Amino acid sequence: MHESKKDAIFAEPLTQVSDFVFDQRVVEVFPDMINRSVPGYQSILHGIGQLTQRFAQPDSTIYDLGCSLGAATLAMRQNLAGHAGVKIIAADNSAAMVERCRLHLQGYRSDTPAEVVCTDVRELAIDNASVVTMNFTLQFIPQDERQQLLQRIYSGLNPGGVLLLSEKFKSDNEQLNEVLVDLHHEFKRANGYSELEISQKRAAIENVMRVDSLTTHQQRLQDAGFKAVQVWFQCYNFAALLAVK
Ligand code: GEK
Repeated sequence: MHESKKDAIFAEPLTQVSDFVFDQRVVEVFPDMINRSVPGYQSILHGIGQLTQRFAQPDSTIYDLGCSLGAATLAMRQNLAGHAGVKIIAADNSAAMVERCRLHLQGYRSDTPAEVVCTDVRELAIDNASVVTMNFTLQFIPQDERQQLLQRIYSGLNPGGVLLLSEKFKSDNEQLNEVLVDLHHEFKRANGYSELEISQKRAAIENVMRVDSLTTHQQRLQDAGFKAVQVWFQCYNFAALLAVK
């Protein structure tokens, strides 16, 4: 996935910065974009693989909601050897992402069937699930619909099944939030993004990606019924949670 073109979408000054969309232009540079923008992205994928190996149940379905190009699907699929009867359903509502994801998955051999569906995750039936991954997707769902989606995921999980939820978050403490945001921007600068790119991307994403605090995420998961919730990864304002039914 590292072989993708360099992300320069916000490199030139724009007279007007439009809302960010997951279109063909983003698909072309997506692996580069996410690796240079999300601290710990590769470590999180690795952890998703490890957790899937532990929590996948025989004859169950594994979901990757908001799959983009299928990085989490691949991480999970590579850790399913010996798990009989498991299939993966990956979903994304960007047709451009889905098309490229299907091609990408074809490039890797596996005995675990993986189906990629173009749909809004809010419309997808979730059933007989042992692992549901949302790797940086919930943040794009309207905030007042997040509880309902988590509720549906919980209902579709088998007892002992897990939700692997990764999100950008904000700190409850305003001053410390600024520190985390700043450290993240330093991370982006160190990865070659200019001030202009950072600020234009920020303007493009602010209407489409709304972040909650970790306290809010944990409360929602508890309210949905999850009996145990644990942050298993954090770097600056990016975290990954494990929620067990
Ligand atoms: C990875 N998980 O590489 N329904 C379906 N898909 C959606 C929706 C929705 N309502 N809203 C947004 N998306 C991936 C990375 S990226 C994260 C996930 C990021 C999709 C959107 O089209 C995009 O592909 C993905 O969620 C978010 O492990 O770009 O920050």
